[in-house]
Amino acid sequence: MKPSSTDRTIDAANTLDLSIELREMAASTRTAEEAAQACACALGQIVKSLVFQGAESNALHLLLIAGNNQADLEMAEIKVGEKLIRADPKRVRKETGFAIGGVAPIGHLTALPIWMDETLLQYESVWAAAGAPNTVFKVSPSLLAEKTGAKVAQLAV
Ligand code: 5CA
Repeated sequence: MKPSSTDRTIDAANTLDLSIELREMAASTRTAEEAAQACACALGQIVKSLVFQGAESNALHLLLIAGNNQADLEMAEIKVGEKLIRADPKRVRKETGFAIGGVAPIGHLTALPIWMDETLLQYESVWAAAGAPNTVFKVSPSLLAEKTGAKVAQLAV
């Protein structure tokens, strides 16, 4: 049975008119490496949904980073305009409605600004978490950016 957080992801895709292909995997997709294995795709095609907190504003920001990259915080801080710290997992769960390991790039309980690693755009399709540690969806990265209003930037090293 699909968890409700995955249903919320599907509902959000419908609302955004974003075409996705959802997969419920037998194996874990909790980490980018596991997701790449389960999806039989390149690590760079996995979308990591990393939630940071502005050190001054306290506001949450979602960074979508390719699975083979690390978020470059210095670069991200210049774009966002303030220092960023890792968001507390409890706060991530409360405000996005998703637990770490299944945070989807859409369907958050509270809207938050989204930034996308430009390297994801080299692929026709990428895979992102769909709300649970074993659900993922395939999507066009350019459509994902367009429909979520994500700002595409160099955010990773
Ligand atoms: N389902 C997979 C692939 S789509 C996934 O969600 N990957 S992820 O990278 O977006 O989520 C796992 C990430 O959560 C890790 O890369 C790590 O950066 C972050 N994370 C792990 N533990 C914590 C923690 N305690 N606090 C904040 N972030 C964490």
